[in-house]
Amino acid sequence: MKNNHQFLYIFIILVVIISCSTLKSSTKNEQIAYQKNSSYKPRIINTTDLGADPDDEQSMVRQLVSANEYDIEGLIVATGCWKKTQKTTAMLDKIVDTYTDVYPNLKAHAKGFPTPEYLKSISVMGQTGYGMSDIGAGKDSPGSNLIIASVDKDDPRPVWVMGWGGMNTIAQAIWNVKESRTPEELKKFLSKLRLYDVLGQDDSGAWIAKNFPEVFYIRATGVYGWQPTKNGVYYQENIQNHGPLGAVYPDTKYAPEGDTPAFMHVYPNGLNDPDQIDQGGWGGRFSFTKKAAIRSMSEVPKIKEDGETRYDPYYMYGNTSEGSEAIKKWHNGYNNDFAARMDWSVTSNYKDANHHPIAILNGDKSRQVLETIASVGEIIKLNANGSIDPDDNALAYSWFFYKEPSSYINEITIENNTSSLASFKIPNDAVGKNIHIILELHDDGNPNLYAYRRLIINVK
Ligand SMILES: [Ca+2]
Ligand SMILES: [Ca+2]
Repeated sequence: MKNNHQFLYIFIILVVIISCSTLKSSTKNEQIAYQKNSSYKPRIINTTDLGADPDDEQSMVRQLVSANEYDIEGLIVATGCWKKTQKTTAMLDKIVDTYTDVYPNLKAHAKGFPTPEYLKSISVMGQTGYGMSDIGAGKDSPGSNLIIASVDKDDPRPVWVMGWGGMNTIAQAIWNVKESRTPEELKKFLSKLRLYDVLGQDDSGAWIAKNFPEVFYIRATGVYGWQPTKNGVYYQENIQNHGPLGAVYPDTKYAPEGDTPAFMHVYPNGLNDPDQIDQGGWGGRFSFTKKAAIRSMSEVPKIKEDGETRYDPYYMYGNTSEGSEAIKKWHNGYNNDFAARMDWSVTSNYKDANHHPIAILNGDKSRQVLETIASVGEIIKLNANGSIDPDDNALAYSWFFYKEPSSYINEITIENNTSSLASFKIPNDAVGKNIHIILELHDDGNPNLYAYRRLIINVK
């Protein structure tokens, strides 16, 4: 009898374990199914303090020539510590109107560019006042309503909301949902949000992190240092002299494009899964250990001394120790990408510009990060055969061990690391560790364009 009870007990535990793992893997499989689709696009909304530092105009130009890579669901003009009030979307409208002029050229080079009419329909005002002083009853804005409607869509993909200025339009959206819905509905709403805050530019980010600690919240501080020389040759010869969009790319006043890492983090170039923030990519690398007191820019406490400290302690994801070096590592890739896209904007002749190669990893044609399990001493074969270039350019291959995100800390030597077929042996001291291998390939077009893939090997 006693034995029967023990069996029953073990049986129940097994059933519980199996059902939990099935649940977990079905959510994961759902995500993978979307990412496997090579046309997978991240959903993004950005809130910008256009009119403060001219670098928001710069970032907007880059975002629009990259617009085929994303489902842009909102362009929201809002405030921040450098622009405490906003009245109109006029500056945004001017750049979107310019996009109208180059749209026929852009769409000759890649599928998926949104129509100018669509972009105008999602260009709205967010909060018109500063920080927490503009949050609460009666403060809903077209921007906060747009964020709610976007998250509510029947779409399994998360919504990335980028703060190029303050975060109070998203804070108002969260405030509204908390006031008007059940705790379960609020939880569901929050679970679909991915917030990427550039530097912290008002006191509402701290309010969000304090009151909704489950929210996925990155505050990026390593956003300078990856850019080419301010007002230098790169910008003059590749960007600003390139047609109508180049003409609305202003000279740099402080530093170029401080807000650009927000959307570069989710750029689907094969390098990283943006939900896995410690993998590292064009938008930087972040730690999954949330940090307390990642403070906003020094202007924020000047506006209200205890603006953020009154929410202590609050916790956010922050940059790893590499800071902006984690971005700069890929400088040829992102600089040439922007330059080629500006070329697209000035010609409708496909042959007059370069286009990105497609990297195929071990037969997989998607842009997703691949994972595998291996044993110590095993030879891992790395195969980029089948990788192609739409312009029939020649391809150059590079395979390397990306040490920073890997838990394995010693060196890895890859044989034939500049060939399409490479290999390496799992070292004896790698038990229980993971190894991130990057395939970086580029074409010989002008400028050279890059494509990436990542293989993560989990060593048994
Ligand atoms: Ca900004
Ligand atoms: Ca090419």
